[in-house]
Amino acid sequence: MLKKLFGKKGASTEADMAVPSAEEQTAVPSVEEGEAGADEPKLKKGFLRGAWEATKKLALTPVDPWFEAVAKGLDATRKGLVNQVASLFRLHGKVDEALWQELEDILIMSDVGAAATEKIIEELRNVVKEKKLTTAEPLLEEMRTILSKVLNYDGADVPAEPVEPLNVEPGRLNVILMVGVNGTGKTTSTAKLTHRLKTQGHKVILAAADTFRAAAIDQLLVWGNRLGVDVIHQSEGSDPAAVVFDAVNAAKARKADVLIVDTAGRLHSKLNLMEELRKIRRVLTREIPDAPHETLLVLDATTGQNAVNQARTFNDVANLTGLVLAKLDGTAKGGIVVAIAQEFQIPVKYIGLGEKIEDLQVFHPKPFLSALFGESDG
Ligand SMILES: Nc1nc2c(ncn2[C@@H]2O[C@H](COP(=O)(O)OP(=O)(O)OP(=O)(O)O)[C@@H](O)[C@H]2O)c(=O)[nH]1
Ligand SMILES: [Mg+2]
Repeated sequence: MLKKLFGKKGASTEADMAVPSAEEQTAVPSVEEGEAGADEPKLKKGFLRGAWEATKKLALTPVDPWFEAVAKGLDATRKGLVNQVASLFRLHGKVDEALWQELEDILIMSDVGAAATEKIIEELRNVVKEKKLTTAEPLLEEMRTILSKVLNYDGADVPAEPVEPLNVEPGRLNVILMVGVNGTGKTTSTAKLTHRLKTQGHKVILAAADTFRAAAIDQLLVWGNRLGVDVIHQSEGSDPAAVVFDAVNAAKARKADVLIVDTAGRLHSKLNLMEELRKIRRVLTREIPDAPHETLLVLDATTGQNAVNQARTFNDVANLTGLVLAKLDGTAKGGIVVAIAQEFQIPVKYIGLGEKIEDLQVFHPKPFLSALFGESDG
């Protein structure tokens, strides 16, 4: 259950959502000990009373770590995208062509993408007509509903704990293939995913199938060492498909539950890269007929529309089963999630929200939107 962190619905600006600062909190008078009902200071209405109530509420509210992590990671996007839209709707007042133009600019600048932007504006225009709205303020809540639809949210309850959105089944060796162009976050996401799966009790083995650079193999070995998992590797320049063949056999012999294959993002040409991925897939399928069980494309959220183009290219050759949108914490343009959902049927399964091992979160539209709009439905 998501708990209220940022106040009531519609309270979407920084000022509206303000929780007392540390200074303000220390300004709350201390409780006199020994008195009956001592935990209630004698405050009448006004700012101090409000600050006390807010502090008390915050202290009593169990913080949902999943929501909190997503909210923290999406802070820049919330400020960059949603707060701008909220201000526009509040300050612009009437609904006119200038409003739509400005909204379009904000959405495009936040990487929501042309198709999703067009859809959002078209639906908002319909709402204005149907509900005969004359002011723009109610449109923020309407936009949230439209985004929910674009993100394919069917209204189902959010599980208390994030459920791993992976085709990982007990009693077999599950293979996850990580793909993507160089620098998007494949190796880091591989390590983060290993950490998640290991915490859930799975035995994980890694395959260093990025043999293009010695440093890439070393990077995975360091992660393997830190995480306490085996890394199957060969030397720089060796055949990645041969590494994968070895890794499948090692994983079977060591009775692993999950094998995660980290691949190269850069080769001498793009054609080589795609050919190499095909070859890796062929080896996997020969060894385990239904493998890979997941092929996750890692995208760098800060690269905007390039990420959309990469998804298109990889989807043609790699039979993607899901997307990992890394580095969402490093951008105010988290609108890319919306652009991708509008354009592809491939689900965003995880979002990367930082460089630390815990900074990979299961993507779920509801906490995502709640975090983005600075509110929760809990
Ligand atoms: N802020 C932030 N940085 C990230 C995230 N994911 C990865 N990074 C950083 O992005 C950089 C590249 O990550 P890698 O995991 O090495 O990327 P890669 O796709 O394996 O790169 P190649 O092996 O060169 O193709 C590293 O400095 C990571 O720490 C994230 O979610 N947030
Ligand atoms: Mg790498």
